[in-house]
Amino acid sequence: MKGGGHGGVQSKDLKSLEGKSVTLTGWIDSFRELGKLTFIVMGDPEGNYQAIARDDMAKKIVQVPRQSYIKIWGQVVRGQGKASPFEVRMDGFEVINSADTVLPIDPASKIKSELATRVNNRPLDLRIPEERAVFLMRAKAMKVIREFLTGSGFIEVDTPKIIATASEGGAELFKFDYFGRPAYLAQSPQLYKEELTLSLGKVFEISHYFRAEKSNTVKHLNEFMSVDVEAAMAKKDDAMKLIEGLVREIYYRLEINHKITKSFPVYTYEYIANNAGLKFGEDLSSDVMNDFGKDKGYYFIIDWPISLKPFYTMPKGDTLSESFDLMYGGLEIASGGQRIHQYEMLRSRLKANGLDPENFSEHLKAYRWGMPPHSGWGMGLDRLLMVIMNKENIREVVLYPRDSRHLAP
Ligand code: AMO
Repeated sequence: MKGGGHGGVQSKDLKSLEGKSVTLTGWIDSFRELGKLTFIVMGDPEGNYQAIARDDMAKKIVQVPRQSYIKIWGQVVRGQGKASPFEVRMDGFEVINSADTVLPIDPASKIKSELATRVNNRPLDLRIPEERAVFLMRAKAMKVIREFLTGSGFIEVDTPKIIATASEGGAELFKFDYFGRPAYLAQSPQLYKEELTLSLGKVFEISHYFRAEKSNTVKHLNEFMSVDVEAAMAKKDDAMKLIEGLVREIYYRLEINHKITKSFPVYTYEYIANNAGLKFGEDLSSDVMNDFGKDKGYYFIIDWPISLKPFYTMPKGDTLSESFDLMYGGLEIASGGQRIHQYEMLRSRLKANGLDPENFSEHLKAYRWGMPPHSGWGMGLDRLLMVIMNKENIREVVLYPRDSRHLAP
């Protein structure tokens, strides 16, 4: 598409246009009047820059409500100071669309509005350069993930989000009426991605999933994004190597400065449970993990009791499983491992988990058609971004977060 996206010359182009006459569109962030001059901080998707109006124009432009969308024209000149290396000495301007004079948040203010207010007014919130940067980073991370996985031989798939049975067998399902039949919103692509290894070998999917958990925490959403992979003939260790490689690649390509250790340490479930005085089989609560993970970066937890993992998890001996969680401090970023590929074993694990194999017959039939052994993982993208961008609340990195209290905007 030609033009569009605030088209034409943008703030980032100014340095190559010194001395030239240009026309730009963008929004007014703030004004500063100084004698006959008005200095205007202008914004566009690429950043902020300064424009200077003089005499009559200086008086006229301060009448325009801030955040209005305007067109300006003038000459590019070298500016003063680092903040504004190139400026536009204005010859004229035109208001394209005026903003209200009273705004719910002030993007130019040094004082941050509350997160809830910002989220409720997200389009305006994103006129704050730092907030916009979060989502430019998010877009870049998704691009890196796609490139990395595609480059590693994975095929991108997209599986349905309207489903008839629970993929994780849990209770956290949103149920709705589907032409008179009950249906659910997908909580994970688990069963589909496993089935697809039968023919496609290595698959990945980046999508939204839905979980009806009521807990309102800084790390849970009812609609979140997960990066899922599944690979035929891969073992748990291969899956762990892949996710570690991906996380490193994201840090490298996004030029994240905070350190990540040489190789992610690996702890067993039993080590952590013993440390916390838990009995074998007890789950590692948030409190236990916050305690254990304090001051730790990325690390894996392996050898989970099979009783704590979903029915599709490959057992290891009588009580353990071929599974792992990837953690950052006390926060779970991903979980995965090797899966069961044998029909009978899968049926018996379903029963052991109190689930009726009949409800999974559509899924189980694929296990009679030469299912290869396979491993994979699911990584919470929002949680990873939270860590990367040093945010305390998952809602900071999600455009329009959904939790049990918020359905709008
Ligand atoms: P799990 O249930 O651990 O595993 O989910 C995978 C990852 O998704 C993220 N996540 C969430 N993020 C935000 N809000 C939520 N409510 C939420 N729930 C989960 C977490 C978590 O580690 N099928 C398996 C994955 C696999 O084995 O391949 C699964 O869904 O970061």
